[in-house]
Amino acid sequence: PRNTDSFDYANYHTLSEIYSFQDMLVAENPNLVSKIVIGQSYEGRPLNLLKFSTGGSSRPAIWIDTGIHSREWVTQASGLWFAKKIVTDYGNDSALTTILNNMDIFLEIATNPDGYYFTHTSDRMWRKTRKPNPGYSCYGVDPNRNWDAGFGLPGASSYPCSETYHGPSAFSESEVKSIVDFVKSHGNIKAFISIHSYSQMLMYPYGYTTTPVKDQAELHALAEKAITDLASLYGTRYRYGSIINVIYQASGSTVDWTYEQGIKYSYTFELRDTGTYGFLLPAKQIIPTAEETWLALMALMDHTYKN
Ligand code: ING
Ligand code: ZN
Repeated sequence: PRNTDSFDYANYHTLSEIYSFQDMLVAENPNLVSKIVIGQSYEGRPLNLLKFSTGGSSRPAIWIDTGIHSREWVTQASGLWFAKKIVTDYGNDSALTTILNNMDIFLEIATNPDGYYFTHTSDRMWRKTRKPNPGYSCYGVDPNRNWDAGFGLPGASSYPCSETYHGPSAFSESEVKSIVDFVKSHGNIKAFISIHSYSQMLMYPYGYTTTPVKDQAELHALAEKAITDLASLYGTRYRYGSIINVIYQASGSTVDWTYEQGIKYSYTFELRDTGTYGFLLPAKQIIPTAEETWLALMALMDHTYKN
C-alpha cells in the first residue's frame, strides 16, 4: 500500500510491512504521530514506538504493547488497527480527543521483532526472543518472565529450552530492558497495557503471588467495566481478575513489574479466541477482535484520564 488508508487491516503482515506502516502513519500525521526508537533487538532490529501526542512535555501517558510473544499474531495485527483508529478518531470521537488533548499514548506494535520475523520464516509457533543460550542448542528467553518482579520464583523455568525460560538475569533481554529504560526515564506513565493472545482474559497484578495488590478493588471494578464494554459489540466473553487467579502463577511478568514501579493501571489482555484456532486465529477475525478490544482500551484509558 502507498498509504495507511489502503493498508489491509484484515490480513496479517510481515515485520517489514509493520515497519513501513509505522513510517507511513508518521508521514501522514506529522502533528500527531512520531516514531521513537527505544533500542534494538538481539538481532539488531529497531524497537519502534509510535507516540501519539498533541503537545506538552512528558504529559501523563498510556503505554500499549503488542507482540511481546511473537506467535500471538492477532495482537500485532490489532496494534496496527489501533494505530489507525487513534488518528481517525482524534478530532472526531470526543472521548479519545479529550484523552489525547491531555495525555500521550505510546504504542509498541512489534515488541519482539526477531521472534516475529522467525514466525514468518521458520517456525510459526515461536514465542520467545531469539538470543542464543550459551551451552544449549535452543534459543530464546520468555520476555514475559524476564522482568524484575518475583524474578525466578515459581511460575517461570530456569531451563533455557523451556517456553517460559526466565533468562540468565532480570532484564537480560534488550527487548525488555529497552522498555524498562524508557518507562523509567519517562517517569509519568499512568497506565501500562500489555496485550497477548489467546484465552479472552483481562488481568491485573499479581502473577507471582496470591497477595492482592493494594488497588485490587479499583482494578477489579475497572476490568469488569472494560470487559462489559468489549462484550457489547459482538458478545465475546472475557474472564477477569488477577493473573494468578485467572490464568496461572507467572513470575517476572511485565505488568507485575510496572505495577511495582507505581503504574497503578497495569493490565494485561489475552485476546481471542478460547482455543478453537488459538494462535492461528483466522484473519477474518482480526478487525472484529481489534474493534471489541478498542472498547475495553477506551474504558481503561478514560478511567486513567479521570483519576
Ligand atoms: N499467556 C501469558 C504467559 O506469558 C500471562 C499469560 C499474561 C502471564 C500476563 C503473566 C502475565 O504465559 C500467553 N499466552 O502468553
Ligand atoms: Zn503471550
